[in-house]
Amino acid sequence: MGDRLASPLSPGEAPIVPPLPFSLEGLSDITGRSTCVGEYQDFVRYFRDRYSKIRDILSGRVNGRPIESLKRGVAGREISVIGMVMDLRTSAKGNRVVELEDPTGTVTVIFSKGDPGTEDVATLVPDEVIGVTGTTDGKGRFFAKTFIRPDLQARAAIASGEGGALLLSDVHVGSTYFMEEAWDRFVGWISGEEDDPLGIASKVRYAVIAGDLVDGIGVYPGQEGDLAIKDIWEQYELAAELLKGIPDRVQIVLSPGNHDAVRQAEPQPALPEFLRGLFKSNVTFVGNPAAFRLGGVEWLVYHGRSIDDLVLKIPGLSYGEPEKAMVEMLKRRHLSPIYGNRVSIAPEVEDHMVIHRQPAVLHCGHVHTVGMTRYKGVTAINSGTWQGQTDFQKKMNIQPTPAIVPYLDLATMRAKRLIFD
Ligand code: D5M
Ligand code: FE
Ligand code: ZN
Repeated sequence: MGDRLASPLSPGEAPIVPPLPFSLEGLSDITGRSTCVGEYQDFVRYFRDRYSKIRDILSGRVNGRPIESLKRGVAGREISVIGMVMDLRTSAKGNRVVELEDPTGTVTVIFSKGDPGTEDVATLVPDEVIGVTGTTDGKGRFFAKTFIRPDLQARAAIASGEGGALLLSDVHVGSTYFMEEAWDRFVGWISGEEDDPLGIASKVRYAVIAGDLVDGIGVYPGQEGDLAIKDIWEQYELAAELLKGIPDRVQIVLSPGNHDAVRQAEPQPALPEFLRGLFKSNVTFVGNPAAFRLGGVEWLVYHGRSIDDLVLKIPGLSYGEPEKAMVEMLKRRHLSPIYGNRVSIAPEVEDHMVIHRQPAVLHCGHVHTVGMTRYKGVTAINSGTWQGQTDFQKKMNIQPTPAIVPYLDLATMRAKRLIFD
């Protein structure tokens, strides 16, 4: 603690985005660009990059001064700082006390209990970057009046493109809980073999999969007992087979999750070459997270592992409403704001989890519940699962909503739930 931002570093080399096939234009993706080794300096550089990217967003809205300068003759005057939350606690009097750090130093920020302008303070999480306005005593304490987040700016118009997209995730092929019959109904429908009263199937041009295509092996202790297919290659063989049921005219974008055969640490690269050969040529492989342009609009796809941490730390969030956790990501301009809990983040040269561009669509999965909302012009959708409730989820009281596919009309940005259960 307290030294994540401290030591100066030389800037990393600018990475090059490799071209992606089909009509998908890659905007940001770790695939083939990972450089980190995981040494101490890597972490410092990672946090500095997170800080500076988010500070750049905030500095247009608040005139932050270096924390180090608070020692010099500013006592009593109203000033602002931009810092990363290093520590959060509640004092004996019920005030919220936040250690805030920037590359020049740290300061203890006190949010007085009951102060208007600081109500949202209960939602602060470790490692997010905020701007705080208040007064200092010149001795390292700062009394906050208000704070702001790098939040998205409201958009005048909703971005629109063309074609229809299906949002999928957490298929968990190979799991004994995978709902193959429901999947077959879905494939029958998209292939035009079933009733389609709304005429949606023929409009589908894209299918985006936000991770956990297969159940994988060795993902959690005792997983063998939950596996119908115990070989990872065979899981992907079947998964590729199942995706072949989706007609060729549909472009499929595949992003990995924590059950897929790539490194666990985020950002995760796209599936390795030796597995890609199993899939038909209408499948494009991207990393996790991945930003790209598809169907005329910008997408940000992230499996959503950080939702586990957000639900734990932010009052009012739950697994039943994953879209609310996704809004918290947007407000913080970060896909995984809390460092070092369930999500392991690789300290890349750049923080790939920062939401630097405002997407039209934020698509997550992981929590196995469908949720949709619109926030400041962004359509945020969690695409649920094809895995029935596992014993583990029963014990944890997690109620999945399987075999529901969100359909998004990219021309109108209206979403519907298609139910195949
Ligand atoms: O995650 C599916 C869901 O199950 C997601 O809501 C998280 C929850 N889950 C999975 N593993 C754990 C552990 N170990 N603790 C708590 N919650 C968990 P998936 O990535 O598909 O396994
Ligand atoms: Fe999953
Ligand atoms: Zn997952």
